[in-house]
Amino acid sequence: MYHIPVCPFSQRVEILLSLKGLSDQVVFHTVDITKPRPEFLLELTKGTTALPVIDVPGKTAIKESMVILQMIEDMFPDPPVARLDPHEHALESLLVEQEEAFTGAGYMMVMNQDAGKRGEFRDRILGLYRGMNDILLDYAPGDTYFFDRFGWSEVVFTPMFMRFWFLEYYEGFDLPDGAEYARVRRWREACLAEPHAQQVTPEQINKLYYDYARGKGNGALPDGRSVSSFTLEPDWPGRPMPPADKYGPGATDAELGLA
Ligand SMILES: N[C@@H](CCC(=O)N[C@@H](CS)C(=O)NCC(=O)O)C(=O)O
Repeated sequence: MYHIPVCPFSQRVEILLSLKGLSDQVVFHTVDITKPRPEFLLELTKGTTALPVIDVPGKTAIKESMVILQMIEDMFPDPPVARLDPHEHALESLLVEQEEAFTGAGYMMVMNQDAGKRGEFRDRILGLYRGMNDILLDYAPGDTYFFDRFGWSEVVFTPMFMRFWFLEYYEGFDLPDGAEYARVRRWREACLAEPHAQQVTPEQINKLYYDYARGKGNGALPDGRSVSSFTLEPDWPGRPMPPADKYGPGATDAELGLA
């Protein structure tokens, strides 16, 4: 599998492999998002740049994390992570359907550069959290997870809950207390604590996503900078924490430990 470090879509696959005891069956190749994609990779993805892509020996490579997840689930059905019963799988899919809007709202919120619009972004993501809370209340048989264990919808959402540590750090945003968020909060906390999903840390996310917080995604550079916060070198552990005030003056390469 070719992936960009700390990519949430790739973490989904890593979590599923770990739950199935298959982590050492897939070779992970790290791709530097700040450099143009090599030709062989563009051939695997048929010209698109988003990763992950999984090169299945002797077969056409597969991209799109949800499609990769389903392929792994079908190829290695034991232990099942998605529900086997079609109706139960439909129930968990109702929540999974919310993932794109949720992901989009969180990424737009961290990338927003207009302090006057913070309330709008906050309302939007809170509305989505309330919607997820309602789906859990209306459709989930489980009390904490969707069902009785960390399963399909948890694999899909957990990497996003972890990326949204950047909303806590750069936007001071977290789920408020309140009954309308109680069910989704319980679910999110269980997701974050899952032993098979500990591939990333808040420190790593907040260091790497600094440029997103300055409005630049996918390895693009904020003005005045020459090294992306997504660079592989120098590696994130040796770098200082970036300034949390994303609306203030931007940090330099040197201040970020990138120079
Ligand atoms: N829908 C895709 C999204 C993948 C995606 O956006 N990956 C990001 C890294 S987290 C990426 O490759 N960005 C670089 C690019 O799009 O060129 C999936 O689920 O796999």
